[in-house]
Amino acid sequence: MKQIHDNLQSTPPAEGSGAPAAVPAGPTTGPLTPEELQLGARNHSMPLEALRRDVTPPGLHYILTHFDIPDIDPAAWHLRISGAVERALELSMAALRKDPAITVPVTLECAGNGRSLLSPRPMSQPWVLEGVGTAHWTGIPLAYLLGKAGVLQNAVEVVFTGADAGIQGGVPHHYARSLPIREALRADVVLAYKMNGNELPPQHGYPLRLVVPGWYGMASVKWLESIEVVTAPFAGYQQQVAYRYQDSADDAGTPVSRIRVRSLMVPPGIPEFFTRKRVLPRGPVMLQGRAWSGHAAVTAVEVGIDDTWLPAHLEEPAGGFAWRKWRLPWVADPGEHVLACRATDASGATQPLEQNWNYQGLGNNVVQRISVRVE
Ligand SMILES: Nc1nc2c(c(=O)[nH]1)N[C@H]1C(S)=C(S)[C@@H](COP(=O)(O)O)O[C@H]1N2
Ligand SMILES: [Mo]
Repeated sequence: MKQIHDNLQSTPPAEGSGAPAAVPAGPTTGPLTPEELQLGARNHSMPLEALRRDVTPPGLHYILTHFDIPDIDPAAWHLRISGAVERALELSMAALRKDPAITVPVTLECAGNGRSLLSPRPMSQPWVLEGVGTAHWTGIPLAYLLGKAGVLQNAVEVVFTGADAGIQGGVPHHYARSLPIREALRADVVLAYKMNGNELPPQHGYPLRLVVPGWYGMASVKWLESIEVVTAPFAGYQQQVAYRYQDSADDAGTPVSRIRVRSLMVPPGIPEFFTRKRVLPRGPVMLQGRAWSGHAAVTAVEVGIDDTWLPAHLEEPAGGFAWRKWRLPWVADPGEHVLACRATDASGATQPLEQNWNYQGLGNNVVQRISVRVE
């Protein structure tokens, strides 16, 4: 325990912060820490069997909340739109519900998905593979509200700030992220107040959240309170420090944006409780899963059976940034097997067979492997 504690204190707090705060040290090969377990229990993943469904019910959809879920009184809540606009706006939920609404099917994935499989392991939310889900988000197109406010010529980004606050890297802040102006004006970026046709649940951003199709989840700010059009790039913690592909702590790195191509498989058969190993009877079995990419349409999924790769059949997706179902019939023969799946998108990007390690453990789209025992 002592060593873990020392680790957590050993990195100096980020520049400009006050008293020393617990900043995780660099990546580790040690056992999972109580702090990671605490994050992992709060921020649950989507059980892989939910890959059978086109739409993920809230409760099975993954959750990632850095700080606490705020308790917002919808009657007192307002959305402020300000900054480089012709008219600043302050809108109640009742007013927003009168605006034209759209519904967009979107696969969200946390940029840290796969982190706990990395070696050494960056200390943060310890996702295995299931930090993903697909929902139908209903709300006002962001471009419509920005049009109402009138974006000025010199605007470069739009900053979205949530009601939730905490300390990360020693820096106290509200969760906030920005989007380049051209992304903010896309027709499918939505300010959502409904998830799968029902009221937005507290953990998913009630009463209003941003959803940015195709981008890793960090862009989709929950519990949205303010939208500010800015004339210089946003330098907030979640933009400038977190969510960067870095080789080391000193590397400035590059910002994380769109979701890298990925596929996952519904583990076939039944699990052994503690080892989580899959067991299935010999004979025909339909292997199935989902594939998605935030860069370009998924064009192929190959299924690896003991490292022999076969093309899977692909179904049509519900939308441009919603996952595609794939399936491949297999005749399971007795013995131990390793199953895998690998997707490719129209940009030519394909999933790596070896982990793509980086300092924060982001954008890790390594192929999933499942060990099965056929009896
Ligand atoms: N206000 C706020 N928005 C947030 C976050 C947060 O902690 N606070 N987490 C982000 C991250 S990292 C992800 S992956 C998604 C997760 O969305 P979900 O919990 O609805 O699945 O929300 C994003 N929006
Ligand atoms: Mo995330």
